[in-house]
Amino acid sequence: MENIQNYINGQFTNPVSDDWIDNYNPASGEVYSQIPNSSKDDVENAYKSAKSAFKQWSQTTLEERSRIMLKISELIETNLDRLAEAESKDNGKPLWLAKAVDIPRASSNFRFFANAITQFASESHESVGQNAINYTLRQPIGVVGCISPWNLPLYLFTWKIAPAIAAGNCVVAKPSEVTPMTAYLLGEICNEAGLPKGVLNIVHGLGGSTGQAIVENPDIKAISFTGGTATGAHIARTAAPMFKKLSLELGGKNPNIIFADCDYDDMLTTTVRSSFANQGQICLCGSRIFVEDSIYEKFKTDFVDRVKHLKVGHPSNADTKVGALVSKPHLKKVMSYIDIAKDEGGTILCGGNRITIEGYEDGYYLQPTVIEVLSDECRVNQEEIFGPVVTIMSFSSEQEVLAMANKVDYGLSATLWTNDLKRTMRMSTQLQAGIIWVNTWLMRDLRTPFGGVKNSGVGREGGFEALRFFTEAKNVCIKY
Ligand code: TXE
Repeated sequence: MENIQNYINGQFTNPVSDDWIDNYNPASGEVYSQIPNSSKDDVENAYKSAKSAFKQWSQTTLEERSRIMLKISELIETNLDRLAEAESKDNGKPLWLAKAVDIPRASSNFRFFANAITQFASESHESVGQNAINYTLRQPIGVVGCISPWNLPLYLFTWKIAPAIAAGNCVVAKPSEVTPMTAYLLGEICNEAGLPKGVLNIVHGLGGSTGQAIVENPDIKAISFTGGTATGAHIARTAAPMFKKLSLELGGKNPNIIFADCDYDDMLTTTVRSSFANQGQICLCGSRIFVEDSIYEKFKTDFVDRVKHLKVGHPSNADTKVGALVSKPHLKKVMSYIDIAKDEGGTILCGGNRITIEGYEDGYYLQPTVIEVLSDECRVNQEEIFGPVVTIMSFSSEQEVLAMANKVDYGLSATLWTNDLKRTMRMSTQLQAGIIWVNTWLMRDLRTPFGGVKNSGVGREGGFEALRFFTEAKNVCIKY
């Protein structure tokens, strides 16, 4: 059993209450480690540690902060294999994916913000005719909370922590209780890199208790959260009376809009990826596919054929394209939508069933599933399923597809496949989403703003947006 511990003040500690939670390997359905179910006392200890480190860290030169962060980035790379294995075992994602995407990106997050902080400039305004100059100080907030989900564990954990500490804050962070392992290993890396004690504190445990204690702590003045929309709303309600700064990156139900004039082969290959990458458990996956009617039948045949050939298998196999879903409750939730689709008159074009892998009979495997739906208003087309399940339907005009694409509560991303520049410009301005990809998907430049509109969240991460979130702007006006 590989037990993990909290990381507080640079030390690994057991939870005060000695209360532990089982952690499952989704590929086998077996318990393989235990994690602390941290209480308010553990969060308080983490907070105190962060608070006592703040004065020194906030006054550490940018060069020194940057040097330590670059070291963390380098050590993540050095530990690529170990971290990728832990990520894959915890989450069920293919090992090759963790090696190619999750862990390299965690390293990039530290490298990017180590450099970005040295370029983060503030404004000055001369009050002409009044002999005065205004300038803006960008000061760290103090102790901030970072709460992350299970779908891209180290990737999203570090996407929050890196800008927070680059900006001079100290952090109390909680990874998902379902995927705690890489966050645990990050503590070791931070110690080795020489991150001063208390700058980063990691507490493990359930959302409703450990996460809630972070949000309820009145002295943790900002919360950066990625997770489900219902949890985001709950956090916002808890935090509002304390006037905390919030960045909420929530769910998505993203349209993938395919016009007949697109580069077909490129579109088809990318659409398979945007539908099923990471078992469809990425908030940016294009889970609603709309296809122009003149190519609908061809697309349907070609797409279903490709999907049927996606290899579902154990995450450690090199040829596995779709691994295990993250947990048993999540598998149950995703499968319930397949029943809902049937009740709503949808046609299951392929998939729809749980798969048993020899030797791993209790693993959480599901066939990639394509559902042809009758209406864009059905539940499977409106609610976030967050698994290897996509819907397809046809459209006949730009106006029709725009209306369907926007008629959901979410607004995270949208993908558009067309070679018509004017249409691209028209639709990009009208689609209700924080991120639009045209003829590509999930191409990320870390300098760009990331976030959603409507129920997909509040605030933007990425580049200087993240550094703005993790700092308070203070205007200084000097009369001369
Ligand atoms: O997420 P939660 P869950 C969506 C997806 C999924 C659904 C629920 O549709 O099926 O959300 O997933 C912590 N105070 N996304 O239940 O609960 C929790 O411990 C403070 C989309 O796993 O939102 C974890 O660390 N924290 C998504 C984190 O919040 C709380 C990624 C996310 O868990 C808390 C994941 C509380 N009261 C799921 N309750 C995306 N946007 O990418 C829970 N947490």
